[in-house]
Amino acid sequence: MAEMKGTSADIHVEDYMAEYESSFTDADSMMYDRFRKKELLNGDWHYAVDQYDTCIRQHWYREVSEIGGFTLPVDYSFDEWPVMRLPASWNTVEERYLLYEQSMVFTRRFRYAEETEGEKIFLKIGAANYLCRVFLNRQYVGMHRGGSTPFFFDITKYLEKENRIIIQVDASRRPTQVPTENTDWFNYGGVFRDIALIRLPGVFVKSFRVSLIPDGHFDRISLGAELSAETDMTARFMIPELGIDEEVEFLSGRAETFFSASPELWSPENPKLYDVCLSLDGGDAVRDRVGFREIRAEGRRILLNGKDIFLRGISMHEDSVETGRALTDSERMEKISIAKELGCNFMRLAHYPHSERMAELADEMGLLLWEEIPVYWAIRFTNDKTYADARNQLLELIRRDYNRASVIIWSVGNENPDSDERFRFMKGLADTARAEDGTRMVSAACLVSEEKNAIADRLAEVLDVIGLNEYVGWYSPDFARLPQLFANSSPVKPVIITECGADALAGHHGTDSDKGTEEYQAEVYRKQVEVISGIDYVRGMTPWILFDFRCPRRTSFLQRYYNTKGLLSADRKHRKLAFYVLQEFYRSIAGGKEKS
Ligand code: GCB
Repeated sequence: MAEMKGTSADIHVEDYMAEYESSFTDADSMMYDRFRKKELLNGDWHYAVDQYDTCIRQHWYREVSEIGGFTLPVDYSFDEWPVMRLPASWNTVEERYLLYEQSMVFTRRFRYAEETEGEKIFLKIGAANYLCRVFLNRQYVGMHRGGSTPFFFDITKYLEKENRIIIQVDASRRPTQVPTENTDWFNYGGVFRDIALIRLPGVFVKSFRVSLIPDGHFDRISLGAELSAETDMTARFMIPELGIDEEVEFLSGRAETFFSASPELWSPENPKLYDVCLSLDGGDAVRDRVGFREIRAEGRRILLNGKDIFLRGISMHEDSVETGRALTDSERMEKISIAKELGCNFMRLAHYPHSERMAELADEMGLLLWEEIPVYWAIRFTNDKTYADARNQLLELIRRDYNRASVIIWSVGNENPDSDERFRFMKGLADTARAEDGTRMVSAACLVSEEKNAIADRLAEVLDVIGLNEYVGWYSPDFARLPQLFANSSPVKPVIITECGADALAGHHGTDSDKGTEEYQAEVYRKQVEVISGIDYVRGMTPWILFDFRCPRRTSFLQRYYNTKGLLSADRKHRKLAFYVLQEFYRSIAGGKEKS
């Protein structure tokens, strides 16, 4: 049977995933790619539903169809499979895939012709949920773990003139993954962000970090950059509008330096961006549009550019009735515009990394962001592989969005019960975020201690800002507990109410005490803002949530498989009464509370 490897003999190997672990890509293989020319492989791909992982068990990618003149039976026919347009969340492509959560295999052909001698070709996949394995021209390239962050492969050595690429995506929920198998959102499968080829010279700029030095002076801009090779080189760094045009020395592939400048500071009211550019002598060049701002916590306050700010926020999922997580830019812009209409200067992107386009648009449109990794609920805190996965997702997120002025907080998780193992796990993540990025705050959305009715999560020790989820008026009935909760607490850091709210089916009405109606939800918001606005250490809020989102756990007749805590219906056509309650509150404090 040995010579038949590659076909049906493999059905007896039960540890079939192990061999694919040999090659995987992570945050260390990331590269700076914004504004780089991309040859997109988006579009029509042939696909098959592969419920039993037969593709990777049987090594379909080897395309063995004949041995010694004998034609073997094969269980695929790549070019006759039906077609799906990628990127997509397959659940929204066809009704029959709505609840499908295992593997799909995608394949297409493309041509390649070398343009410059010695060029390198990288494949970027913007996000694929959750395990993703890539094959090119009968060879296994590698895999990635984690459903929401981008990943890259150097595919130069696999390329031919005519290429067949196969991408296997496994969306199975598993207890040791990040997130774990139980979440309060929909597990969309698919390759739901761009698939692109990036052509680069032999030596290229791998990382490019530009930011204001957060020392309270607003007059120095730091540049950190890394090359793909440990060589010495000179480059030119330019911010034309600030008159910066300087030579930069790379030593062993690294440059760390700063420049004096007094940029106009970025803020939601004045989202000023500057063109920045780094070009290697006679070689690669990268550019970005960067805002310069300083964010920090001081005592129990949050300071943006040295001034006290109250974060008038709202939480949001990456979710669309029509496209799942494969949102279009116009949907993103619409959502940011609705948040601005609500009076927001801040948005919490829950509970996993949303597309980098969100941060790019928030930079342009003037909105502060909280970004989060899916260390959600009962993650397996004692599992080292789970930790490595969470840490890698955090690094991929930070490296992706480092240059975005809009992003002010890295959140290392949401509602994780206080235990020693959890503390170790999440402290490790907070330390990682700080070591990687000294220009932002670190937070997490913590639970209220029910016993003490107080903010008592030990994780607060390692955070810059304490996020607090409290559902007084919804999961906990007695509104008197809310002022008590704040009176019982004396945090030494600023607090953001990262969640509060209530379900309401859009268009369903009743009295102020009828749960599930717009009136009840509006009443919860009224009472929440009344209490929260009087607490001096609460320096922001992101109620749950801007619009309803798909949620398999929500089966009641008022929910219909949606979490209905949105201020708008899932299709964004209907604004619920609570929208106007929060809008009125935000309007009343805009320009007031955030001034020092
Ligand atoms: C929470 C979770 C969020 C849920 C929300 C709810 O505390 O953080 O993911 O969707 O409550 O609606 O219960």
